[in-house]
Amino acid sequence: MPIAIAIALLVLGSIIFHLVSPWWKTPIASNWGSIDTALDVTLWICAVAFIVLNLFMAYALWKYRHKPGNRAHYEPENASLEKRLTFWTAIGIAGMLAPGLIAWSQYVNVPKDAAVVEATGQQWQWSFRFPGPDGVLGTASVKHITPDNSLGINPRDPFGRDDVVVETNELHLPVGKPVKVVLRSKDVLHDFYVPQFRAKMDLVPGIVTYFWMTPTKAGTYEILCAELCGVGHHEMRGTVVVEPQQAFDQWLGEQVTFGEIMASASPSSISAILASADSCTTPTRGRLD
Ligand SMILES: [Cu+2]
Repeated sequence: MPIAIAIALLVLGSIIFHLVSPWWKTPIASNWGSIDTALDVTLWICAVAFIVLNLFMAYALWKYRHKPGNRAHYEPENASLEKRLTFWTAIGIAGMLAPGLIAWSQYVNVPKDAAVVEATGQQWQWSFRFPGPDGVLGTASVKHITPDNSLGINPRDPFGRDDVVVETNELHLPVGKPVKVVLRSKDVLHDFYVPQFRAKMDLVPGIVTYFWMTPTKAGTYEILCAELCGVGHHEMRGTVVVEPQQAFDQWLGEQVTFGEIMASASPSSISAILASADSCTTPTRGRLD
C-alpha cells in the first residue's frame, strides 16, 4: 500500500513539475518549428504512457494487495493481451518516430539558394569561415594546418584565397536568409548547438557534416558544444549574432581573408603553409556548396 501511494505521488509530482518548471524551451529563432513539433509529440506520447502505466501499477498494487485467504492465479501466456500491448506500443513508437523522420529529411535537404558558412571545432573553441565573393569555400584539410593557417585551408586552391576567416568564437548571420552550416572538427567529436535555432549536429573528425536553417529572429544567442569533448568541454561556447543583412555585410567586411593572412605571414610561415600543400598527395577537392 505505501508503494502504491508513492507511485501515485510520483506521477502527481512529475505533472506539477512540468507545469511549473522554469526550464522550458526558449522562444524559437529559426525555421525549425517542425523539430519543436517532433519534440512535443514525443513528450505527449511519453507523458500519456508514463501516467497511464504508473497509475495502473499503483491501482493493481492496491486492488490486489495481500489479503488472508487470497491466492495468486498463475497465467504464463495471454496471447490476446500480448497482441494488444504489441499493437499499442508499435503505434506509440511509430508516432514518435514519424515526425522526427519528416523533420530530419527537411533538415539535411539544403535549399539551392542557401548561403554557406563553415564552423570548425577544436578543444575548446569555435572558428568560422565564409566563402568570400566567389561563393565557394576552398578545400581544407587538417594536413594543411600550420600556425598561420589554423583552419587548414588548401593554399593551392584558388577558391580558398577569398575565404573569410573568423578565428574568434563570434559568428554573425543575416536574418531571414537560409544558410548551410558545414561542420568540421580538428581533433575529437564536438557538436554544434544553438538552442534557439533548435539546430544541432555532430562534428566528426575526418568527415564534413552539415545542416541548414534560416535564422528568423535578430538577436544574440549562445553556441554550445553538445558533445562531451574533454575537460574544457563546458568552456566551448560561442556567440551567434543574427542581424539585418546590412549590419552583417559590414561585419563580414571587417574580417580578414585567407589571402590577406597569407600576404601578411612571414616568409618562413608561407613556406610552411605551401609545404603542407606539397606534401598532400591526395588533394581533397570538391566544392562544399
Ligand atoms: Cu566540444
